[in-house]
Amino acid sequence: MARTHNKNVQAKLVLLGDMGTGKTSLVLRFVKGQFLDYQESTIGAAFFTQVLSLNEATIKFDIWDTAGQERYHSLAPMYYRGAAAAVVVYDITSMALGLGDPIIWQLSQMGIGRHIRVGLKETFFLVPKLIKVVTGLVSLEQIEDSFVRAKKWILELQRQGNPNLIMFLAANKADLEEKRKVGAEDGEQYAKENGLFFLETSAKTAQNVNELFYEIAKRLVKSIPSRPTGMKLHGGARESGRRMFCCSV
Ligand SMILES: Nc1nc2c(ncn2[C@@H]2O[C@H](COP(=O)(O)OP(=O)(O)OP(=O)(O)O)[C@@H](O)[C@H]2O)c(=O)[nH]1
Ligand SMILES: [Mg+2]
Repeated sequence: MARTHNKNVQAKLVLLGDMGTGKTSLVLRFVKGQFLDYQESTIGAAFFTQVLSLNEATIKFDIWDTAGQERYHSLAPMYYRGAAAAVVVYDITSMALGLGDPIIWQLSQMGIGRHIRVGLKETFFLVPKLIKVVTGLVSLEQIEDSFVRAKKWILELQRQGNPNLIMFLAANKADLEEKRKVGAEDGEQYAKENGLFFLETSAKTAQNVNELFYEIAKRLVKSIPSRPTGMKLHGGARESGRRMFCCSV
């Protein structure tokens, strides 16, 4: 929840989304101004803080960067419970490829095969007609892209989260235009239909990263209420928080 004392606002912010979508990278870009080409997958969750000054208030973000791996899914409520804002992240280069997707089902019926991403940063080939995954180890229900996962997170937040939660949908890796699989208009339309704020971001180039957190801060302050008109980042690396590894499986 957001708390305010003399125009100081403290707000819990949570990032959710499939593994590898760039949640940690977005936070590190915001908090430390850095980007790592080989960012390690988060275990459990990581905690960061950052302060943003608007003209009329100072916002201290307590940021919970959750782990996207499916085995940590059950921990998520611990992190989104009591949050004032949530950012659900997907990767514009990962595509909807589950057989549950009617388009993919049709393609498979037409005998058109394609590569699929299964979640462990691995790619498998969908064998059409035989309708199986070559490894044989992965159930078809598990095959989904990060945009589909993002929609599931949003549903979960809508069902179990705070009705006043400020929700953003971040379409990350916007620098990889040549590998784009999810159109900006798809994300935008979904966000519009579900009352979410939407931004295409790149943790790599910093496109829209500060803007994302600034927009969240603006809306938090508005909901308190007051009207910010400018932004100044404090702290950078000094403000970065500790990493917390809460759980091992
Ligand atoms: N090109 C590009 N690569 C990115 C971007 N954001 C993240 N990456 C890369 O994508 C990979 C995964 O990024 P992470 O930040 O670890 O993703 P995550 O969502 O935190 O993943 P989990 O912790 O496993 O849930 C890393 O190798 C990053 O360097 C981006 O905007 N553009
Ligand atoms: Mg991470």
